Amino acid sequence: MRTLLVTTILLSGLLLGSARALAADGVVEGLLPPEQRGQIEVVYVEHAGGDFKPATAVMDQRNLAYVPHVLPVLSGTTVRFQSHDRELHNVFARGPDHRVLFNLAVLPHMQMEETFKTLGVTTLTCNVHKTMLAYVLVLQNPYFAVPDAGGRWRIRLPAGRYVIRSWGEQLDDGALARGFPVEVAAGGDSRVTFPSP
Ligand SMILES: [Cu+2]
Repeated sequence: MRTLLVTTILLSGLLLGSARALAADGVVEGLLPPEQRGQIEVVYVEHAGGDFKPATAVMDQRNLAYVPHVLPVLSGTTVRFQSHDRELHNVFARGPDHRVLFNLAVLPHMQMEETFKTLGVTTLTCNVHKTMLAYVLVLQNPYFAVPDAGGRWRIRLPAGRYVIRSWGEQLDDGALARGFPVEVAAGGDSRVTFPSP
């Protein structure tokens, strides 16, 4: 009985804790105009304070393609690479400075893991299939979103002032360098509209 009571108190404490965290959160969101859909592949917060738990993610190789094509991750994330194909693949990874990060052979139905720490874009190719291409976008914080097919994106994050940025493989340097300040209030909903290039 005593154990049960302690467990109940602990659980309610956890629930209260998460309720408090949620109450201090706000939302920043947007809707991309049609010409920017597919161009802006990730919307992210440039910098946010806090300690973030290392995360995990999956990069698949399926039907001679990387899935997903663009994988945004928090720095420190361990990505599991796996293949569903019968063919031999490899993962040839070049970091933001074009330095080779790793080159792994991926046998059918094999899995392996790599941890991504260097902020920026790592490009993944396969030396066997030249059309295979993917990007891992390593970010400082976990506040990012991949716009849906209708161009909608939404990021839930703690209240505060942030700079919102966008990334896409087709965006030019000018578009990549643009940052949009936003203030997010607790329980509030802020909107960011990216100007057309
Ligand atoms: Cu391949």
